[in-house]
Amino acid sequence: MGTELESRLLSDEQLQRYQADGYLALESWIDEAWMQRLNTTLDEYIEISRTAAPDDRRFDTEPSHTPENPRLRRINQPTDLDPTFAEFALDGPATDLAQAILGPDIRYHHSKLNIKWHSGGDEVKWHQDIQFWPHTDFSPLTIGVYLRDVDDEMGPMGIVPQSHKGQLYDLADENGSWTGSLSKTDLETVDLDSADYLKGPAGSVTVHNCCAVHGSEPNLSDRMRPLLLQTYSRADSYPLIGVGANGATGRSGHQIVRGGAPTHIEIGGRRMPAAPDWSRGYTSIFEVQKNKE
Ligand SMILES: O=C(O)CCC(=O)C(=O)O
Repeated sequence: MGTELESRLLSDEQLQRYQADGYLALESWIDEAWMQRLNTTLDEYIEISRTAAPDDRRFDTEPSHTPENPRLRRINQPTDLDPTFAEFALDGPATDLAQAILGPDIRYHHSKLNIKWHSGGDEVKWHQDIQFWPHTDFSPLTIGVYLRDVDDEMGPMGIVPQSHKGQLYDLADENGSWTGSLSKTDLETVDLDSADYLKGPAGSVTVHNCCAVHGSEPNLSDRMRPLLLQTYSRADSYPLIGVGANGATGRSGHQIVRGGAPTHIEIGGRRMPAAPDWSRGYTSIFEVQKNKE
């Protein structure tokens, strides 16, 4: 995509706000045609989940989930599951938006659809994302799309402005065991009163940087709160494979979705050429050096 379209997607003021606050809210940003496709696909997977085996890794269900009364918490890696979700994340509006913020060359990381079922769908405790899947920089961001109208009662995503510039917390309890959320002591250092709860009509979009402190309350309403989330980084930001969820991001993970792979990388302040991507098959140094002088 050229710079002309990128600059039409977001204003300078929006881009500056993202950099300053670590997040953006874009009301009713996804068009009706996409919303219909995404919601039809969501409905199909809710139907499939009714009779899915408890160990079916496509779905994360609440303990009380039954065929008659489905209670889905999350659809895992929707981009790998279905062509509609794949198009949306890998070459659709979410890709366009990621590119508008991160620049021409971007890498896709993973996706999930947090459904937060009605009448008590789980809270998400305050956390930062980057500790779950560390990268070589802090460019990763997550783009969320509310598939239904969302109000305060439904557990909208809350983000603490400017927290992306602050401390990176341990996400561990007082004994050092991983909890995936800030400890009580750490929470005292965060200005939770300033949290901005992002809501709006279906099609509203959230964008948050991987270092922003965020979380959401349980859904106490009688309506579900599906939030389709997809994560991207700059192409020259590399996931640290083997740390956290980086090795488990699904088969679409880690591909460059816009622009090209970098020819050079910088590590520890030193620049060096990056070899081509041989992940689809490497032979040997003999083969690679053959006839190359
Ligand atoms: O669904 C939400 O409200 C927040 C999701 C989130 O932060 C996550 O899944 O990492």
